[in-house]
Amino acid sequence: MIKLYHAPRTRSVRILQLLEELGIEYELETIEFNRPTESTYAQATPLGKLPVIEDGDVVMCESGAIVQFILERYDREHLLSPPLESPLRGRFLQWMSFAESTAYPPIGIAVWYTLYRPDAPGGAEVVADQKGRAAEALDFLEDQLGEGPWLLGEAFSAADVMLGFTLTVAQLFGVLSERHPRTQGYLARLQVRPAFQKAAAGSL
Ligand SMILES: N[C@@H](CCC(=O)N[C@@H](CS)C(=O)NCC(=O)O)C(=O)O
Repeated sequence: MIKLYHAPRTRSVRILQLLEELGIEYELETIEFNRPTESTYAQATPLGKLPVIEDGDVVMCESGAIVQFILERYDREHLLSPPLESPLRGRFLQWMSFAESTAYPPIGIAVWYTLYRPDAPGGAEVVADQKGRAAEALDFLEDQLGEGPWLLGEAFSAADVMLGFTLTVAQLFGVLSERHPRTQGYLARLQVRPAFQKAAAGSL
């Protein structure tokens, strides 16, 4: 059985939502998040980061890789990802990466300076600059979101799960705004899903 190391308000919410969406049995170890002000890789998990899963001999971190691993091992019917030969496969992979590799980094830098280095010289300028870059990534998403309801159209997928955490943080830090009305509507749809609500448990 998969064991998930989870802390509220972290990327482990993605994994918890995915497990809930797929109806997979899992063991949950909820831990306190250690503020990474002095050192990173210092979380109380086997790899020092969040999220981490254990599944038999497999121990891994990196939320996007964990999502893909769970899909490959447990979603053989492709309920939450288009099959390899599907014309939607490329778009699916694009949004999976966009969530963590393009949209999140500038948000993460703004969060870092805001929460952990509030007195850093030039910090306010960095936060403003990175929020601007993040908002431009969301402009791209806003343009690309079709009529929806989801990234791939009618089919909800794990790419939506990946983006849910990113957009929730973007909303909390004022990056997602009226400038992105379609994206706001998309996030609202995501946030009322029972699996999201259970994963976030009122904490995001
Ligand atoms: N790219 C990684 C980022 C992992 C990450 O930085 N997680 C945060 C929590 S959301 C963490 O563990 N922070 C504490 C640290 O950096 O030591 C992923 O997608 O899992």
